[in-house]
Amino acid sequence: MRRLRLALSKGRILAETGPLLARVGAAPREDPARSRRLILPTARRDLELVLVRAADVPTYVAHGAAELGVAGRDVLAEHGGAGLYQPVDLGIARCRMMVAVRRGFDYAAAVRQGARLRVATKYVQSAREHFSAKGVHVDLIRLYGSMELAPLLGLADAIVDLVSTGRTLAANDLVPVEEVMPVSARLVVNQAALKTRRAALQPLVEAFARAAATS
Ligand code: PRT
Ligand code: MG
Repeated sequence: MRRLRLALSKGRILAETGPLLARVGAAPREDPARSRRLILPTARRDLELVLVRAADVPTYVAHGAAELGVAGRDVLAEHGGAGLYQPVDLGIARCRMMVAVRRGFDYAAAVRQGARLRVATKYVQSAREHFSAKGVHVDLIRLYGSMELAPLLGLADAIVDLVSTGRTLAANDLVPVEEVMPVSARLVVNQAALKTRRAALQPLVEAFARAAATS
């Protein structure tokens, strides 16, 4: 049988998963930040890493092209999670998904008045659920990045974006007004693979859970 594959994205997910990989004995055998290879062997002969875009991790794992993956709750919420187990909250790449508006915009009044709010975001599913649970009518405008620009240019009244230090919002004259959800990265597993390759996968999932708990 082929090696197990773990899909993850370069950048902060890979950086913060690195120590966990080392703890489960699966440190990459070449430096992923420097290598141009997209499939990397690890110190474990039964596991290789597959480097994909953050938003593509659930897709690779749900289709079984990788048995395992590491993805943020934000990304999983947009994907929907069908075909995936999410057995371990790794507690890494933490941030908060927030509603933010231009400084001076009276968000509470806008919500109270019940007028339609124009909301720009990359996280349309999460935003839709959030505002619908509050009974706020919104027009969602889908963007792929640089959401901070939308209120400044009059494209939207509000944005839904990830906030960590808050510096990006502040630098663009925006203020967070409401939390949509706390975000951290999860270990995800293909549901079918957990049955067909349980003997190999279960101990690995448990090792990640222990590594995350002791970090
Ligand atoms: O960059 P790329 O287009 O390839 O994909 P990506 O942006 O989804 O990947 P990456 O590596 O930037 O983020 C991967 C995951 O990290 C996300 O899916 C989140 O689960 C998690 N994460 C944690 C974050 C942040 N913190 C974060 N602060 N992802 C993005 N940000 C961005 C945020 O969107 C905003 O632009 O950082 C900016 C805000 O940071 P502060 O510190 O100024 O508040
Ligand atoms: Mg990014």
